[in-house]
Amino acid sequence: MVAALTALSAALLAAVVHANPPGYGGSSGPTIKVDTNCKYQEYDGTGVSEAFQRGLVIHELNAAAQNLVLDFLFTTKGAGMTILRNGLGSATSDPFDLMKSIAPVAPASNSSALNFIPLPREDEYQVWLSHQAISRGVNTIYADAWSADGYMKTNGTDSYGGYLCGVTGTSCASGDWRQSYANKIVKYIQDYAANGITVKYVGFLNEPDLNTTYASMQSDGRQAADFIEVLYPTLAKAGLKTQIACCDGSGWQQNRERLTGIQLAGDENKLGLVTAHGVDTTSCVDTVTGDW
Ligand SMILES: *[C@@H]1O[C@H](CO)[C@@H](O)[C@H](O)[C@H]1NC(C)=O
Ligand SMILES: *[C@@H]1O[C@H](CO)[C@@H](O)[C@H](O)[C@H]1NC(C)=O
Ligand SMILES: CC(=O)N[C@H]1CO[C@H](CO)[C@@H](O)[C@@H]1O
Repeated sequence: MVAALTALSAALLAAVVHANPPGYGGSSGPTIKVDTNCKYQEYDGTGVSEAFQRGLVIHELNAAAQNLVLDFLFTTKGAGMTILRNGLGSATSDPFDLMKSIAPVAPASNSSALNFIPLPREDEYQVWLSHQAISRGVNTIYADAWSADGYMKTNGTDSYGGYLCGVTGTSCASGDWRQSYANKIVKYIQDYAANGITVKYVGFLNEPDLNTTYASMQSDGRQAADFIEVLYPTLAKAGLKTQIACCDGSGWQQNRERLTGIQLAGDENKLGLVTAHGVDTTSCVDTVTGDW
């Protein structure tokens, strides 16, 4: 097993931090079922995600309403969440609902430096939200990318699935983009550090078993390992302590398939955290369903 699996209650984390664009899921609000017979993992905290510009929505409120929402989310006046999952953007622009990349314009080639821009609108106000959350007791910031940028992928767009160029089974005319994607993730973490925020965990996939109309990138376990083998040394070289999380599968069974591939590739020990969602298949402590 991954040594740090118990560092966070991965099951619970994934259950509560899963976020999707509007129109997704049921409309009757969450229902929570707790099976007290299941005692598999330490409980480290509960979290939430305000990706896809939900942080911006909170930021638009007046100060009194902002405080109310933030206190309800992150203090014991309300849910008392201690984990925040931010979206690491891949879109080329940021109309409502999209998460813009910090490297939206393709460089000349896979070996050129990326064209970085400052965090767009404070990363859709997730920087602001992170500060608000931390000041109310949140101790874990998890940054997760739903996809690499379109120019790094087999299908030229950050949406509609597709694969990261350079992983097993891909053959892109533009070459291998794994190092560029790793460099972008490192820069994003450094941008947060420059804002006084420590990103404790970073993920590079969201529901890699699905091809969706919004930001998505497909990957099996071998392909995830192919990228972890580049990201891990790139984080270390940059002197970052941020640990790699994987793979935010749409369900625990889908995630298990990917973890098996990572184990077979011998890369299990490069993971700091295992994350999955309870949408398609659940684990016993992961039974939160509905809209969240
Ligand atoms: C993803 O879905 C889109 C739209 O249905 C389709 O055009 C595309 O071929 C799919 N991509 C992959 C890699 O399966
Ligand atoms: C660019 O792609 C080529 C072809 O796959 C590869 O040999 C090269 O290492 C890649 N450059 C970088 C910086 O990864
Ligand atoms: C929209 C788009 O470009 N889709 C492409 C994504 O990549 C696959 C191959 O992996 C193509 O078949 C799609 O046409």
